[in-house]
This record gives sequence, structure tokens and C-alpha cells, in this order.
Amino acid sequence: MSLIKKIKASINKSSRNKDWPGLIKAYSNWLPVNQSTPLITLKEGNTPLIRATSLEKLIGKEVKVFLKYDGLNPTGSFKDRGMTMAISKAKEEGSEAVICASTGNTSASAAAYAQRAKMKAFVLIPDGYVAKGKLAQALVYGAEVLSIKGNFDKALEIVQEISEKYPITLVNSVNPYRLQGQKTAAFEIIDELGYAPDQLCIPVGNGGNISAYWMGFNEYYEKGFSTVLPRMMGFQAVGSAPLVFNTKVENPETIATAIRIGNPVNRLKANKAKTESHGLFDSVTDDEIINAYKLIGKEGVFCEPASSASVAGLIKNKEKIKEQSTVVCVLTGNGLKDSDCAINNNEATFHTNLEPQIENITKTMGF
Ligand code: AN7
Repeated sequence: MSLIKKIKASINKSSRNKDWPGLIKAYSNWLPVNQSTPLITLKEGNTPLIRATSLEKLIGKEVKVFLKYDGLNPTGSFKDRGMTMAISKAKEEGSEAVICASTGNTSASAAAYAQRAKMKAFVLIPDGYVAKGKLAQALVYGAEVLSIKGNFDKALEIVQEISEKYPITLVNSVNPYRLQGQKTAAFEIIDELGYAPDQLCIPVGNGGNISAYWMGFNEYYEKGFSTVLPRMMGFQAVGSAPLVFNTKVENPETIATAIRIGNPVNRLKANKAKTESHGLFDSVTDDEIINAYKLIGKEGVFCEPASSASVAGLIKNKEKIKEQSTVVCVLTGNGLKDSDCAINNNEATFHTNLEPQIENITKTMGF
């Protein structure tokens, strides 16, 4: 082999991202796909697992804490894992249009993948409660956006009925392919750590993602790829915590609009994940969510407020974490999605209206 070829070969080997084909191809043996499934992908998955040392100090007991930063998926949330599967299968089945209800992230993801599949996307969102970045995405990716006077739960009822009556595929997490795609996040965590974590902390809205992780952890465990099953620790905002309080919440409220959900469709599956894993559900206040949001920022990581519920829940439950164990907190969405929340909730020093003279600037800087 010539020197140039050798160098090229070594570069290709070491550059994991360049080779990453998207999660369907990477995990095809574990997914319900075949040769005739069209691959609708934006190269989602393969997101970073980041050690969080300041959180480790806070928890103590020599516990290892990692952040699974799924906000680095192509549309900025974990929904892309489910959507690459759901849209690929919808395309395979000859569907020409998809529909979803959404607190924002599902709509952005459905819109992007439908666009790639040359399908039409309709998205129903709760008027006034979707973070601007997510709405911007759905619009730019070319979805038809239908904003309703009502909350997410109402929107979901409507799209479920429409998808039964009209030739249009539902891509909310009741679509089983969504959870199939999302379970790959559990595979990635084990592949990277070399073992399964002892605890998984995760924000919960409809209960789809916690169920998907539980499925993924079990599949690897059953095939001998891991030797322990993590405890699933699911966290909801106190103003919208139907799983924690085992109830329906008529008017859910929280700053974390992504998980402003009162009647989770995956209630049974999520309960099963919690019970089988000897895990727990707990609520966190908006103040606890924002406190965690800032702490995550101090790790150099920017997530949306719903995502920081995982870290808020870990901090609240730190007494329940075993010594020297490993915790993974799932950061489901990117902080850029909700810049209003960021601007209104930070402790940074922000000087405005400065006269543009060096002396003035350096004086303001404290020199
Ligand atoms: C950032 O986009 O339900 O428990 O319509 O966007 O699987 O519902 C979003 C949910 C957590 C909760 N974190 O996941 C939607 C939507 C973020 C989210 C959740 C969502 P599930």
C-alpha cells in the first residue's frame, strides 16, 4: 500500500462520525427492517455520552455521571431516532402522508423526515405552548402546521381519530416503529461504556422514550451484551405529573413545555419499565428544572428545560443512588430550541448599551 493510501485508511478508521450510516443501518440486525425498506435518514444517532464531573461532585459517593446528549441529533432531539424508523416504514408501506400531535420536537422531526421521504406532513400543536425554535423548524422543513386552541392531549386525540379515518400515518409514539428506533440509544450507551449503567434518569412526557430505553436495555441483556439492567428513573414536572401521581392531569403546566402532557399514551408501558426495573417516577418543580438547566450549562452543555428534568430528578433522589455506581442522564433536546427560556434563566453577566470605547469596555471588564 502506498503511503498516501495508508494515511487515508488510517484517517477513515479513526473518524467514527464519517463512517456513521445512521442508526437503522448501524443497528439493522436489531430492527424490523429488510432489503426493501427505503432508508430515510439524516444520519441520526451516535450522539455523545459526556462525563459530568461537577454533577459527580454534587452526588458524591464516587458515583459516575454521564449525559447522553441526544439534543445533537439532526433536528436537535431524540425524536429523530424514532422518526427515521417510523417514516422509513411508512414509505415502505406506500403511505403518502403523516400526521402527529406535538409539544414541538415530534413536529420538527416528523416534518424533516417526511420532507426527505417526499411525503406530506401535518402537525397539530397547542397554540402558544411550543418553543419558537421547534415551530421554526416545522415551518422550514415544510410541514403543514395546525395550531389548536387546546393542549397536547387534545391534539393527540384528534390526530388519532384522523389517522383511523383517513389515509394518513400516525407518527406519534403509539406508532411501534418509533420505539424501535428510539431503543438504539440504550445500545449506544452500552456500546460506549462497555457495560450498562446502574441507573438511567430520563424526562417523561408520553412515556415513549423510557419504554424504548427499557426495551433496548433488555434486548442487549438477553443477548449477553450486558450483565445488569439499569433502574429506570423517570421524572415529570410537578404541574404535569400524571405518571407520578397515577392520575390524569386536565390542565398540565410547566416551564418545560416539551413535557406539558396530562394523559400519557404509553402509560402502561412506562409503568412496566418502572416496575420491572425496580425504578421510580418522581416529580420535579420548575425551579428544580431551571437549577439543573444551569448546572448542565456549567458542564458546557446546552439542553432544553424538559431535558434537564433528568438531572433535576437525579439531584432530588441522590440519596437513592448507590455508591460507586454509574448514572446516565438523558438530555433529550437541544437548548437552542427554546432560546426564550435561556435568555430568561441564566446567571451570566450581560452588559448592554455600552459606549464603544476601549477604556469604557476594559473598565466594565474590571481592569
Ligand atoms: C425534549 O414532541 O411529546 O416520554 O410531542 O420533547 O417519550 O413523551 C415530546 C416529548 C422529553 C418526553 N424530552 O418524551 C412531542 C413530545 C423532550 C421532549 C420528552 C419530550 P416521551
